[in-house]
Amino acid sequence: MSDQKIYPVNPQIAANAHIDSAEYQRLYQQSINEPETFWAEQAAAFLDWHQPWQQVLQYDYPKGEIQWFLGGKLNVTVNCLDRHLEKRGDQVAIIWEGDDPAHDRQLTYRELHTQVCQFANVLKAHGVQKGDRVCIYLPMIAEAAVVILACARIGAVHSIVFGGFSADALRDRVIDADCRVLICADESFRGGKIVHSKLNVDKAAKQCPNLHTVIVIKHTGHDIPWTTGRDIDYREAMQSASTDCEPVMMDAEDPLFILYTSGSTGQPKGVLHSTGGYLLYAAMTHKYVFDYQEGEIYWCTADIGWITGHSYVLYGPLCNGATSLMFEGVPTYPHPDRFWQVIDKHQVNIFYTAPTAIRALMAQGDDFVTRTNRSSLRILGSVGEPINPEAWEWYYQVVGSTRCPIVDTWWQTETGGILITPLPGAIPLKPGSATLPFFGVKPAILDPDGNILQGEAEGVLVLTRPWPGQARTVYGDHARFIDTYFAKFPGYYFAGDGARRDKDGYYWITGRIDDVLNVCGHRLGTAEIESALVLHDLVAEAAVVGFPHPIKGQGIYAYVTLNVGIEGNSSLKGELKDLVREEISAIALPDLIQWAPGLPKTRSGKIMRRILRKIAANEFHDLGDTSTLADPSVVEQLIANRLKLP
Ligand code: 6R9
Repeated sequence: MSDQKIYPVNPQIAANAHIDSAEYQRLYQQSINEPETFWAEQAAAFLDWHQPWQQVLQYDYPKGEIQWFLGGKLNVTVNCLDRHLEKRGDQVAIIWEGDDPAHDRQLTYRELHTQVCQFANVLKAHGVQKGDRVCIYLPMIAEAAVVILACARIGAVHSIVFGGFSADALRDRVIDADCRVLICADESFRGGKIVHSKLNVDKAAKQCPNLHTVIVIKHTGHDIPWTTGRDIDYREAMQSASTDCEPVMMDAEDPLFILYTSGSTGQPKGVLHSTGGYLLYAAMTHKYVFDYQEGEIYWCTADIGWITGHSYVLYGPLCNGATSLMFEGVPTYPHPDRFWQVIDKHQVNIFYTAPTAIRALMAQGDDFVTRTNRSSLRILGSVGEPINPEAWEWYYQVVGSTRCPIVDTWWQTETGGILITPLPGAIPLKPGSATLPFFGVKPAILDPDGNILQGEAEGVLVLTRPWPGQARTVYGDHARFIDTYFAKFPGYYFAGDGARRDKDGYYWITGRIDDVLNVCGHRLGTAEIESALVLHDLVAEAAVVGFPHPIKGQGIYAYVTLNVGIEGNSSLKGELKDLVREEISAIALPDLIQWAPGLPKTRSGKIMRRILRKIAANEFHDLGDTSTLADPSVVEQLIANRLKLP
């Protein structure tokens, strides 16, 4: 491993950074030794409270109970909007850059505030009250910020469903959270192509009996089917809505949103985040991890349908009064220099993206980068999956011209914000390592039996105590919350990732140790994809594993057993892909589908995925113990017919 390579802290960055090395040490020690004092100070510094809390923290990990700032009251939009109006009402809050480079738009804090109040009134007029769940199925358009914050203004719990999910995936999420109001666009643009959002909503809505209102933001303006009585035109509704809307004061522990994410078993779970702790953690990490300075232009490329979009496109930056850029398009449209063009156009200072995008752009060659200027850039960030040192070096050398520290940020939907990361003015970098824990975060590495390993070690990554941004439950299924995160290693939060700690105490995330795939930085459960495949009448059984993919990080390898007497062919593969597209999304399409007359199973019938993973990764010389297999000959057969990327 290349953990010897160290990039010292850039002295120019350190000189003006919020946090330098000494300050990191001091604050980290305080956050661990006196957590309640530390978090009380931060909560007072970062947020405006309507009513102070009585107790900083109360928790019981084995019961999955976590509460922060008990008794405190606040409203998220007061913190993200109202309190900024006096000082920065005319500052741009959101820069929107369309899929088409000719389309862009800016919203000041004052404009955003006005529109949020208006839309909050629209929601109220359609019966939405505090605690109600509202589904948001939107592309990356500026109005998304308006509707998300409008929910928070009145205490409605938003559930954002990524705009790339299918009608069926949308239906499942609407039903699980019992959303009665949904907000969507007519259509959107992605890489010059049209995405038919409203058609998906119409299809999903047929099976959502409680969904009574669909508010449609006309973005492309093309003709779309309309259901009178159910569908509401966003702009018409906004026109007649009052611009006054009192914020509803929320308990710190009241839910702010639900976000579905994939686990190793079953259907996606609705991870629920709180109001006070989540907002504090998003704001604080945004300021310190990106060293956000007054007046800077900050761009996180994540979609609002993922946690990164929640915490680092909207809540963190807006709470800090930042200017946040929202991008509708893709990195390669109209040309593979689009990211760098946008950086020059809007003079972006801080840029946060995913390794899969970096690898894809690296493959296009340096010219697309070097023909742009990028001198506004100061800090670069990475999130979503481990960044391989080659991609890290390219990002550092070519994109950042060796001037910009890279913050490789490890975290999850469930953690609400960044947990392990460099701070740009404080922590020397090692390409491929997420480095050290953020304030208040205490990681540990366990052996498989749950013993804490000291010093240099590799094993299971856990967190030994709560932080304010941690998820509070799985919506409607607290038992699943306990079971997934707190049961396996009692007393700890189990992240599902493996990690190594080197001699300097730096953490190297080694990837998921459960059946969760990370494809282009998107989390997918193998179980979900398998369920989609077995829906086909001719499929008897399916097993899905990940395999190393040069651009996507992980690719999807599906082993499919057909019914007796059925021959596999390419048109059947096409039908299986269609099923996955319909059930989940195009992001879940298998890269390789191998017809498997049999799957390696234990005598008790458990599929041995370890073996399937090795075959898919082309590592079949070392299959480990196969003696427990019911029929070892299936392995030979699978190896003989294994597939590779073209
Ligand atoms: C924020 C986000 C979480 C999973 C996580 C891990 C992987 C994220 C990473 C990383 C290595 C990083 N992951 N960031 N692995 N280095 N910097 O991505 O949330 O979609 O819930 O995915 O992503 O495996 O467990 P989410």
